[in-house]
Amino acid sequence: MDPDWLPFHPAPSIPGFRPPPGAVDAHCHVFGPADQFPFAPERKYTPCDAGKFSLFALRDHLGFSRNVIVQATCHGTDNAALVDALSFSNGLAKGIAAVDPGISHDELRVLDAAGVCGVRFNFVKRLVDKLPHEALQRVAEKIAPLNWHIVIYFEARELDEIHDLVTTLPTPVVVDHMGRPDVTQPVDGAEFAQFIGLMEDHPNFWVKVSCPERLSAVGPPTYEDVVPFCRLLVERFGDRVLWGTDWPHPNMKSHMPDDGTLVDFIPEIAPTRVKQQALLVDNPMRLYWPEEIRRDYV
Ligand code: 0GY
Repeated sequence: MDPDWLPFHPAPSIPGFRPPPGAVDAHCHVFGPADQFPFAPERKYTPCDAGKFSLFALRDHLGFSRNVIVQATCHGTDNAALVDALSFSNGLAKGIAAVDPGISHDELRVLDAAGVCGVRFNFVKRLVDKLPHEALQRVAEKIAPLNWHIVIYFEARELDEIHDLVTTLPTPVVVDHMGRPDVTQPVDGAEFAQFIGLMEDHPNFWVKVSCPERLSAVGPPTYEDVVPFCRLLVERFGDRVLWGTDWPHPNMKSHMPDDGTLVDFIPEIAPTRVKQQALLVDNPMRLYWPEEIRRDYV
């Protein structure tokens, strides 16, 4: 583990807010354990181990029911730790993989059967050697027939550069952490207006109203400077918002959040039971478990 690595919170508080039954943590990761699932040689950081058993224990502790596990860059395109976690979840976790553009249809089908339903592309420069412009197009064509979607991670100032690429994709597109706005800028300022415009113009775009701990200048426990950004998205795009813990919080340097405190952030950004039900249950079920929704109606 890197010398300045902050391990996940050893004893998160029990949140005061109780999520609705069936709530989904739609953004979290597993790291290793490294002796079983070695980290990728090209990784930009070496984290602590944070395996499936800790993740599922946290899920239960926080009052959640399901997880969407997102392949982290430290595992490169080797999705073994992710697939292993999915296979231990009894169908209560889905996965977002990272893949090479040359991946075969057979390999994609194996991932699909394991519970993977999307691919993530990382445009955050500190996390990758090469920005994935070309890979994105090649992979998007391959995964569209599987009804998968694409997850993109970028910083607000990069949106101009990738706008044309990401708005022509044939699948749903999920944006991590609100496109990382600079929350010291006004919520009605030019930068966030560009992101709102993206969501408005492209009904296939979804957004994770996650990671106040990464975006906040004020910090815990309230992360109050992030609240207006999340609230605006929940208000305007209530049926296309998702929420996740981001456990085990890779690359946090300022502090390690208490996951219970993060759950208590939810009613600040989604103040009614109707909004909470959409954010935590109905939206993620529609995107990640559509087969269960269909089953309810047959
Ligand atoms: C996040 C954020 C980060 C890292 C990764 O895959 C990753 O390595 O996503 C980050 O460093 O901002 O979503 O976990």
